[in-house]
Amino acid sequence: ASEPVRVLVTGAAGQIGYALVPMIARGVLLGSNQPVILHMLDIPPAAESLNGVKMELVDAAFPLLKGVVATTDVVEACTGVNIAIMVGGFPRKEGMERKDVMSKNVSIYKAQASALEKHAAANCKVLVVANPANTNALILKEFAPSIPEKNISCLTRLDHNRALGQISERLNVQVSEVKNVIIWGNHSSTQYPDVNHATVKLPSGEEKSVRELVADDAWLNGEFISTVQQRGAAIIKARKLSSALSAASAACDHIRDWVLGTPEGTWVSMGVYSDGSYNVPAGLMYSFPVTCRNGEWSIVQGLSIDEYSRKKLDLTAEELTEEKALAYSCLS
Ligand code: NAX
Repeated sequence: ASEPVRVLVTGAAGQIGYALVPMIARGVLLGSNQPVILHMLDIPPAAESLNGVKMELVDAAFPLLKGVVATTDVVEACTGVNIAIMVGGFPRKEGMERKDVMSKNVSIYKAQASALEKHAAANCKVLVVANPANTNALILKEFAPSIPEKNISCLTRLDHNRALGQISERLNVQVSEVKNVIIWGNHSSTQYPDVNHATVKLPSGEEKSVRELVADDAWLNGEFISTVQQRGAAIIKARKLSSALSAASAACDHIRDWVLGTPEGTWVSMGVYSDGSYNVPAGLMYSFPVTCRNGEWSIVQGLSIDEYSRKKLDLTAEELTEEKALAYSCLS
């Protein structure tokens, strides 16, 4: 049997953590033959609750789970981890200024970046889920200069999966037959869910474009986009709690595809460090279409971007540039 992989989940006593850790322990993250050791970090006020999650993990008797570290010590949490899923952060509370929230998260991600850099396993892969996800990931990258930038990403796979789900419902086809939607940009309401290259595999085996099958550009350019952009708020309204099971599932999809590879002919969306592809400013953490092979992502190149899309790509880049400036202003 292979050596266990150590997986860190920060904010593990929270809602997403509670949905995510059993998925990891069941093999959803890395496959049903890969043993795992879970490292769970939270802050002292959540220590007791975190210990309760640990008790439940023991009680679930997961065959693949070879150990659990539950701690409020960042160094202990980060030591030896191969994969780090950063879910912990400071939420925006009513009446709080954006800058104050940013400032709290900048200091959290700065500290956790240093701990990962010093104590994680070589070649550790990092996924930031906590909001503002793109900018938290950027801060983490800046303060962990020895971690290759290729190893740091943020989650937009939930938005990607939401887009697949909307198309599947609209066309009344299985979600597994829809592919190659793209989420561009920020994990925020300025994100651009793009279906211009998306296809559906019909029962005949033939692949057809989503635009052709939907045959309603007004819906695709209007309601579809806003539904995906606003889906997080719709879940909060319905559940009185934010998305958790879908976020946890998307985090598993993100890591699994990154480590094990994307299927031939299929891409997914990942927030990664921009190299200037598609004229997105270099140096932003921006969601792109990517394929993964041998544990490395690469941005899908050469897709045509029409004028309507161009504006949307630029708008979300502008927001990320502003967020970056705000984050840097919190450092001084
Ligand atoms: P919860 O508030 O339920 O859980 C967050 C947990 O993080 C808490 O247990 C808290 O004690 C812990 N925490 C706070 N500061 C910490 C620190 N410095 N170190 C370690 N742990 C710390 O939130 P939950 O619903 O689980 O959401 C977690 C984060 O995911 C939020 O920032 C949320 O905005 C973000 N989301 C991101 C999504 C994405 O697609 N990128 C979608 C879902 C979600 O909204």
